[in-house]
Amino acid sequence: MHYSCARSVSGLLLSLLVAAAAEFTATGLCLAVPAMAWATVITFDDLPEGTTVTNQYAEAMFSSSAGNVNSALFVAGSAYSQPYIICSGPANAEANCIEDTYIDFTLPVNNLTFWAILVDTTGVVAQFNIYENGALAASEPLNKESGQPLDLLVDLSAYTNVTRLEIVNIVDNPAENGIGWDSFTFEPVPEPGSIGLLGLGLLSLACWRRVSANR
Ligand SMILES: [Ca+2]
Ligand SMILES: [Ca+2]
Repeated sequence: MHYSCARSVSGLLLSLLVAAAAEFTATGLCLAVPAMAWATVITFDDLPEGTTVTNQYAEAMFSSSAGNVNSALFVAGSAYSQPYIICSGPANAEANCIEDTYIDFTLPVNNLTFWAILVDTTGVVAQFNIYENGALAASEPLNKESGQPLDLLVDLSAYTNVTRLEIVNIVDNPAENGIGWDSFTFEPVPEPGSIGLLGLGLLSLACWRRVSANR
């Protein structure tokens, strides 16, 4: 490869890496296991306990039905990220963890998974309304079978370009504090990255043509 071309290509690669690193640092994102490379994981563990969770994360906005909020709460537990989960409930009152949780993603996302925490009741215990590209695509039940653990991994990776998730109709033994949610994991549908890679590809092609022409 022509020297200046090689320098341009490596420079572009470097700026892409720096931009990606800056983005991850700025938003407090986590790189998960290699299979989930570039995934965003929202754990709520970086928030002070009791925080009302709304717009703290650039990738997603959290809300609830009128008069209710989601709060970062401590629950001693096992499978999810410690120490905090989110739980819904009336604003300015103790969370009952049975109100709605709505999540609006800043950019459409793929491979959405998260944890349902302390599911004590069996059967259909919640409903997920999944929006793709702004339109309701499906309503899926969370169905706990007898013998399953208290914390359940919810896998909505079958859906693509997810723009909104509504968690509604939560049913749980009132004595067992409803259901909490944690570790929302997803991959933003690539935009700047793919544009950058496209630019890299075009630059490489231009360099290859120039070097070929000079032979
Ligand atoms: Ca957590
Ligand atoms: Ca419960």
